[in-house]
Amino acid sequence: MKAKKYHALLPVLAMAALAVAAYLQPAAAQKKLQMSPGGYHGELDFQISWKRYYRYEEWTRLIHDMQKQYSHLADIASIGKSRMGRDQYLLTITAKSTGSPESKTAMWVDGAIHGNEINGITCSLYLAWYLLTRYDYDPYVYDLVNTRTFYILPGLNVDANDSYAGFPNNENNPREPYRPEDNDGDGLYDEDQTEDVDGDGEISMMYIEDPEGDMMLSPDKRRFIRVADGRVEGLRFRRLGQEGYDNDGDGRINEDDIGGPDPNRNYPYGWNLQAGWPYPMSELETRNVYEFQRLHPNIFASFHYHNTGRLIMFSAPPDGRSRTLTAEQRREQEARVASQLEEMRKTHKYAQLFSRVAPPEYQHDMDVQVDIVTQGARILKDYTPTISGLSGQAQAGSYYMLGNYAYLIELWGRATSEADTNGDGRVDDDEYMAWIDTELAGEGWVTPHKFKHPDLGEIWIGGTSKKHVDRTPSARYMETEAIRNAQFVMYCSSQFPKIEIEKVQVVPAAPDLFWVDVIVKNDRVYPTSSDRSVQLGIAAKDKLAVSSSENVAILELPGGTSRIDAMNAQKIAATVSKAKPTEFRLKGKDSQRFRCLARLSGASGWIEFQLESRHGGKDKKRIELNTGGK
Ligand SMILES: [Ca+2]
Ligand SMILES: [Ca+2]
Ligand SMILES: [Ca+2]
Ligand SMILES: [Ca+2]
Ligand SMILES: [Zn+2]
Repeated sequence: MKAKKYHALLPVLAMAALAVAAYLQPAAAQKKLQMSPGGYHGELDFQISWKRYYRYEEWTRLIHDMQKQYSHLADIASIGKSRMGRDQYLLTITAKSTGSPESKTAMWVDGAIHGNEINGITCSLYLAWYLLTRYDYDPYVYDLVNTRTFYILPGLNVDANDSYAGFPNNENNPREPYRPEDNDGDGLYDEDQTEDVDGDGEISMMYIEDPEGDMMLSPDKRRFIRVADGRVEGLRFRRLGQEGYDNDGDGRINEDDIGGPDPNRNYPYGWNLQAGWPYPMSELETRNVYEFQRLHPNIFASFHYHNTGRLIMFSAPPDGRSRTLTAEQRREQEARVASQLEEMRKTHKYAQLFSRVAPPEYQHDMDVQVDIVTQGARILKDYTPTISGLSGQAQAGSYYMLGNYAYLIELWGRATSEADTNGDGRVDDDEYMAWIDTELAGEGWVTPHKFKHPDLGEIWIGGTSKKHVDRTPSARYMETEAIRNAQFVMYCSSQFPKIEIEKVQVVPAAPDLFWVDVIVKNDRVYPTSSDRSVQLGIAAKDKLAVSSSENVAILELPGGTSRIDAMNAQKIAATVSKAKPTEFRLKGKDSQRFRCLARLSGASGWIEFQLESRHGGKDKKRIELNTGGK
C-alpha cells in the first residue's frame, strides 16, 4: 500500500480541521456482540503471535495487512522517514462511519523511542490489534472506536529498533537514533562497535584469565564475582568488557559504538545540550512525531512506552511550593504524605498520594492525574506511579508545550514480588538466578565458557542474562504485559470528557414568564481542557447556546448571573442569552447550572439549548413551554 505523507500544514489549516466532535451513529450495529467473558472475541479474525518479537519488515507488514482487513476502522500513513530512510508508520484507528479522525478527541501512543525498548512495539501493536479485532464483539471497544481516535506509532526509533530485534545486542544497545558520533575523537565515526564474538546471538561480557585479576567464578560457576577473600583458591579473571574486536587497531575495544543523542532528551521542553544535543528536535525520528502532535490539537492525552522498571511516570504540574518551603519543611511534608498514604493503603491497596503541592491554578490537573494513575496501578498491578521528569522528554513536551495529559510507561521489570523469596524487598543475585531457572528453565542465561578470540587469544565469555530477560520481557510474558497496558490506555480514553445536558428545569415566575435552569455535566475524570492548556492560552471554552420558537423571548438579565436560591446570595448561576453563547469550562466529574428567563406569548412554544465542547462532544435538549404551568 502506498503511504500517505503528512506535509507540514499551515497552523490555520490545522485549526480548520478541528471540528467540534459530534458523533454520527455508526453505520451498523455491533454485528457479533459477545456477552460472555469466556466467549470468542475475534482473536482469530486476524491472527498475530504475541509470543515473539518482530523485525521492522514484519511488523510493518502486519499493520498494513491489518489495515486492509479493517479498512473501515483504520488508516496508515508515514509521518516521515528515519535517518536510515525507514518510514515511521502511524496507525490511525477510529470508526470512519462515525466521523473523521480529526473530528474526535484522540489518544496518542508511541512505542520504543529508545531503540532497545522494543517491548513498546509489542504493546502498541497489541492495542491496535485489540481495538480492531474486538470492535464487532466488545461493546466497550465498540464505543471507544466509535467516539475516539487512536494515533498509534508502534516503533518510533525504527532504525535502532530493527537492530535490537534482529541482531545480537546487549540489553542497553542500540538506544539512540543513528546520528553519527565520534565518541573517541579520532576523526572516524562509529568505527568500533560491539560484535557477537562467539556467535551465540547475544552480546555478553568478555573476561581473560589473569593471576592479578580481581574477579573469580561464583561457586556455581555461572557468574563472575569480585574476589572478596584473597585466600580462596581458584582462577582469577580480569574483565575486558562487552564482546567485540578492536576494529580500528587503536588498542581499544568497542570504543565508538553507534548512536547519537538520547531521543527522549531531544524534545523542546526542559531541553539541555548535554543530553539532547545538538539542538531540540534535531533528530528526524522525534521531530516527525512532535510535528504531527503539534498539528493535531484533537490529541488530548499521550502514552510513551519504554522499558524497564514497571513505572507509570505521569506529567504533573510544577511544584508550587519550591520557593516557599525550606528543606526541613519539605522533609516534614513528605513524611506527612507517606504516613497518610500508609493509612489510605489499609483500605485501598492501590491508593496513591504525592507530596507535590500544585499551584492553585494547576490543582485540578494534579487531582486528575492522581485519580488516573490510581486506576492505572490497579490495572497494571505491580507498577508504581511516579512524577515524571522535565528534561527534554516527550512526555514533558506533550504536557507543558501542548497541554496534553501524558504518561511514560516503563514496561516490564524484574518481578520483585515473584523473585524475592526471602521477602526483604529486593532481588539478590541468588534469587535472580533461581527466578531465571524456575521461569525460563535455563533459557535466560549465558553460562561462562572459554572462547578463542582472534586478537586476544583464549578468553572467557558469559555471566550475563540474555537480551530478552530484564530489559524486554521473555516471549512468554509479552501478552500479559500487553493486555494490561492496552487496558490502561483504553481506560484513560474512556475517561476523556463527555459533556451532556443533564436536565432542564422550568419554574413559572408569572403566567407568561419562566425561569429555565439548565444543568450541564461531565461525568468523566478528565476536564474538557487541562489546567496546563488553560495556562498556555490554547484551551477552547465549552459553550452553551440557546434558541427558541418565535413566540418565546429570552430576556436579557443584567450582570450575567442570577441568584438561584432566594435564601442564599452565594448560590448563583451564569445566565444564558441569545446574543452569544455562554462560555465556561467543565472540570472532571463536574456539573454547572445556567439560567435564563423566558417570556412566552401564546399558548405554547419551545426553547432549545445547544452544548458544545472541543474535547467533550456535543449535546442538545429542547423543552416545551405552556401557559398555565409546565
Ligand atoms: Ca571514532
Ligand atoms: Ca559513535
Ligand atoms: Ca555472544
Ligand atoms: Ca578500537
Ligand atoms: Zn526508555
